[in-house]
Order: sequence, then structure tokens, then C-alpha cells
Amino acid sequence: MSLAPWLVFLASCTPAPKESPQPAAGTGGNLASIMTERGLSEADVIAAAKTYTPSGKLDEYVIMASGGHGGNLIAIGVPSMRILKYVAVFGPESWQGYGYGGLGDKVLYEDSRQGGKEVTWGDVHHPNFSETNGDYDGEFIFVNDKANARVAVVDLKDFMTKQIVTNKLVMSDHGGAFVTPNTEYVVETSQYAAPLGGGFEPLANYKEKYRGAAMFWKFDREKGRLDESQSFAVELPPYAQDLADAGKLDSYGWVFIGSWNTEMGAGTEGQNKPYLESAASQNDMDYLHIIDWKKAEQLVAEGKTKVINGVRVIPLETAAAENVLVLAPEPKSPHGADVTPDGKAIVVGGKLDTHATVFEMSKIKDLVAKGDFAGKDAYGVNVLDFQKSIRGQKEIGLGPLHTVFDNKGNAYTSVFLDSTVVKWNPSNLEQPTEALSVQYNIGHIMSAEGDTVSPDGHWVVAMNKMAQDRYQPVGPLLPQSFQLIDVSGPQMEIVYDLPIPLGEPHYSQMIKADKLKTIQAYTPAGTNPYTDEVSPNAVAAGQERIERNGKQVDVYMSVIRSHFTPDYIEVNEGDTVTLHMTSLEQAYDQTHGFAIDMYNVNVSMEPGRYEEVTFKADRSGVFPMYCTEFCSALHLEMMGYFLVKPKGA
Ligand code: K7E
Ligand code: CUA
Repeated sequence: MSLAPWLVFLASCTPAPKESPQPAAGTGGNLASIMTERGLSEADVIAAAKTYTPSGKLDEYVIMASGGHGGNLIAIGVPSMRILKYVAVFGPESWQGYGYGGLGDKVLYEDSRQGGKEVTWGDVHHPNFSETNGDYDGEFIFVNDKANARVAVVDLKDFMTKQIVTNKLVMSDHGGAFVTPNTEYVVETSQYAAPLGGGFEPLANYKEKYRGAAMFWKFDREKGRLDESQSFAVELPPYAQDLADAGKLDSYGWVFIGSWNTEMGAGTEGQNKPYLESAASQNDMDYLHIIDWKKAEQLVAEGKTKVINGVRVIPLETAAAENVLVLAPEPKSPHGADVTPDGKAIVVGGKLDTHATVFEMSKIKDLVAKGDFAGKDAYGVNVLDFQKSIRGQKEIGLGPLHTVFDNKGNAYTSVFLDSTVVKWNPSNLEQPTEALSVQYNIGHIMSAEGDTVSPDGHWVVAMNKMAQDRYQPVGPLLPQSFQLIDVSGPQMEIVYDLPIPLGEPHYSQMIKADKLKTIQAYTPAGTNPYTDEVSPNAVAAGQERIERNGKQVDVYMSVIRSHFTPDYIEVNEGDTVTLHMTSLEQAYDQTHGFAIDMYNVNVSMEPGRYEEVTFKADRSGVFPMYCTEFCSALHLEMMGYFLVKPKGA
């Protein structure tokens, strides 16, 4: 490949001398003088050339990153690292009109944590794309809410949250939302143990009564929704299950979950006991949980379940007796459990260990088949022999967490305490490692199409927890930081820093952009985005009307440049008002919004979209209603009045 002329120039250029005849600051155009003025090295300029994406050019990849306790997802283009969208998931978001009266409220609030407490936020940890044959198919993305044990389904044809389900067994999750290779199931595993199904038990009964669970949410691809009635769970010991991953190819049919509290520390319990932190760090080994979900499916079909809160649960004794659950010792307070692209191995990072441990699937299968176990845990679950289960271990550094893969057989492990990305080869443990410093304290790491059976290589992203000197300070609460790493050459190189101005993004995935097939409009006009069907209450032009039935007022409204029809609604104080709104637009990017001042009503009306808002007119007065998107030259004129006549007027 021949270099572009300007790159040839670049490769040979040195900073311009002071007496350079080239123009100084502000007059632009000359690369050498710009480099001097801005103090850029050649490597900086090459990094810029690798990532800069000129106006009008599109990115090759899209990252979907968790927004952490911001409760949302973030879409980011690669290599430009331009933020494309925040997708509201577990919390209200006013730009998307999510949680302010429209149809999305049903998704957001209806199944919000059961038990009478309304929950309006979430802690998003692990987004996972839907898969077909172990490859991202670009149709859906699933995320978990660690704080409230929920899973959400986001449809990638419009990047909207379509469903939120609440786990009725556990109070918090972490190992989610991981998909099996054909998205048969979206897996959600518990983190902090509690009595299954809710209810009170003193901490003194931790070992007897507290439990974890692995929830297998059945995905109905046709409907694009999780089917609660076809879902089931496997009861787990109270070991604080952590990250999970689904097996693929050679390990298809299995799920792997780390854990970090096999000590079953339960805090001080108000007595003279150690903090959970130190209680949970006593053992040299915790347990990798190995679940045979194909067998679990069989047991469920045979009815070998108990029902808790309406959920079919394979009891721990049954899971243990049938080897649906088997344990393997893993060092020490581990975090990530990541299956290699060939499905032959599971890489575990021990937070308090300096190694990555590589478990060998063929060995595990053999041992289980032969019934060759080293013993049982306190609950009668079979435990494998550590040495017999592993391919080997690799010295990685202080605090290895997560591991991702490229297309050349390399693994990249995030090392929290060392603040490094370490490249190594899980198939050749003799091969030396290569470390790259990142800024700072990397948590998760992610690679292009990295969780598929065929990762793309080229890009790895370090998802760093700290960024104290990387960006302009904005107060004591700092953004986290993504660093884009080019791994295509002989050495890893950081080519871009992106501050993440939201909650802590725990994990993300990167998909080839051409796999995403987003729509430009809801077609035909009046389509309800939550049912994908034309609403029976949608209107065509000329059908707009207001119908009154006692204290119920139904407004059938159309929305099109640059007016609402009707643009004047008068009701009586105490009436219940339902607005049925149809966008008659079909042109791309012709979005309107609809808000009623002082009524907390706000929806987004993308082209063709149907929306419905029901509320009580409980405050009398005159309330402007207006379009919130700058949609046309007469956008400001796109308004109307909502009048509420006071009682007795
Ligand atoms: Cu932050 Cu995956 Cu929840 Cu590691 S987790 S960093
Ligand atoms: Cu419609 Cu602004």
C-alpha cells in the first residue's frame, strides 16, 4: 500500500524551526507549524490521522457502552470516538421523552422493582448484543441493572428500550446480561445474596437462608421480548456471584460465573465480626460456577423445580445432584470469567492474584463425565480439582480483571492496580507478555466484536475508572475515561482519549456498523414503537378531533410541520385527558417534540411515531404546549394552548 503524499511528508517531518517562514498561530494550513504550535509529536499526528473522521464520513464500528449508574447506554462511533446517542434505559430522559407521560412510561415504571417502592434509576453494567451462531447480529442489545436486579431489552432498529423485566428472586445482579450463542437465553446472575423471593432473614442465618440465583431469561426473537413464562432459574450458594459468560462452540451449553465470597462473610452483623471486605478475602480460592444449561432445561421440562414468586427454580440440592452446577476452585477473589473465541477455554482474572487462570473446557467436561471430583462444598455441590481443570496460569500483573480477544489468538487483560493492558497468548502460555500503561486504573476492557466466535482485532478499548490529569477539571466528580488502543501493529498504541460524562461505564461491546439496520421513520405513520403496529387510535389528516365522555377527554391529534391539530384544547379541572398523537411526517430527521408547560408532559415525536399521554388536569389555568425540536423555520410557531377551566367557573 502506498502512503498518501501528506503522510510521506509527515513521516519525514520534524518540528518547524523557530525562524520558519511558515505562518504563525491562527493562520492554519501548515502541518509542521501546527505541530510546533500545539506541541504535537509525530506519533500524535499519526494517532489523529487514525481516528480523525472528516465531516460527512461515517465510523466503521459502533460501541454500545453502559452508562453505569446513569442508568443508560451510550452509542459511540469508532475510530472517531464521537458520541452518537445516550439511550435511556432505567431512568427518565427528557430529550427522548422517556418517562414524561408517554408510552415509554409503561416500560420504565410498570415493572419497576416490585414491593411498592418506585425505582427511577438503574446501575447498568454489561451490555450484550444479541447473537446468531455466536456472532453479533445487530438486532438487540440487553443490559442488566445491578442495583435493582432488572434486565432491559433495547431494540437496535430504533435504539429504544422496549422492555424491562424484574428478577423476582434476587435483589441485585451482576453477571448479566450475557447471551447464549443464539440468544436462546439472556443470563442474569445474582451478586449480593439475600433470601430468594425477598422477605426477611437475620444476617445470622446467612448460610442457611441467603442464596444466589442464575436466571435464564428466555428470549422470544419473533416478538423481540423476554418471555417470563418460559424462563427459569438455578438456585446458587450465597457466594457473591460475579461476572459470567456463556460458553460457545466447544463450550456451547454451559455458563461460567465467578464468585468472590465463598467465605460467606456477612459483615459485622452488628457484632465483633470482620467487615465483609476482609471476611470475603480469606480464602486462597473461590469458586468458578459451571452451569450446564442444556441439562437445566431438561430438568425444568421434567418439572424438577420449585416455584418462588412465580419463577421456576431448580433447587440447589437438585442442581448439585444432577451436576447442573459444578464448582472449580479459582484464585483469588476473582472478577472476570471470559470464554475464548474458540470456546475451548475460560480465562479468569483474580483480583487479589497476579495471574490469569486458563480453564480448559475439554478437561472440565471429561472430569464431570467421569465423576472425577476433588470433593463437595458445604451445600453438596461437586468441586473439581483445580490442577486437573486448568490449561495453566499466566503471570499478568497486580489485579487482573477482565480479558478480551483479537483475531490473532491474543488475549488482552485489564490490570487494575498496575493500570496496564497486558497482551498475551492463552494458547501459548510460554510466550512473553506485552504491557501498555493506561490512564488510570482500568476496569473493563473491550475489543472489536470481541465476544463473538470471530473477533475483528484492530481496536481495543481500555475503560478506565480514574482520569485525574487527563481532562480539564470540572469539579471533584470526574468523568471516567475510554482510551482507544490500536492493536493492529506490532505494539499497542493509545490513539484517542474519550471522557465519559455519565455514570461509570462498566462494560461495552463494539459492533461492525454495517450490521446495524436502523429505521428512518415509523412506517406507516401512526406506528406505535412499542408494538410495531399502527395504533387503532392513530389519525390521518382530517380525522383530528376531541371527544368528551363524562370526565374523560380524548384528543386525537396530528403533528406535522409546523402545527399540532388541534392546537387548542380546553378541559375542566379534574378531567382526565388522553392525548393520542400521530406524527404525519415520513421524512428522515423530521422529528417534533410535544410538551405541555407545567404539566411534566414531554414526548418525542419521530417521523411517523404514535404517542399517547394520559394525565389528570388537576391544575387550572392557561398552559402553552409547544414543539421541543427545532423542526422548521416556523418551529417557534408550532405551539398551542391547553386551557383548564377552574372548578365552578
Ligand atoms: Cu465494573 Cu463488569 Cu460490573 Cu468489572 S464490573 S470493572
Ligand atoms: Cu415541530 Cu419544532
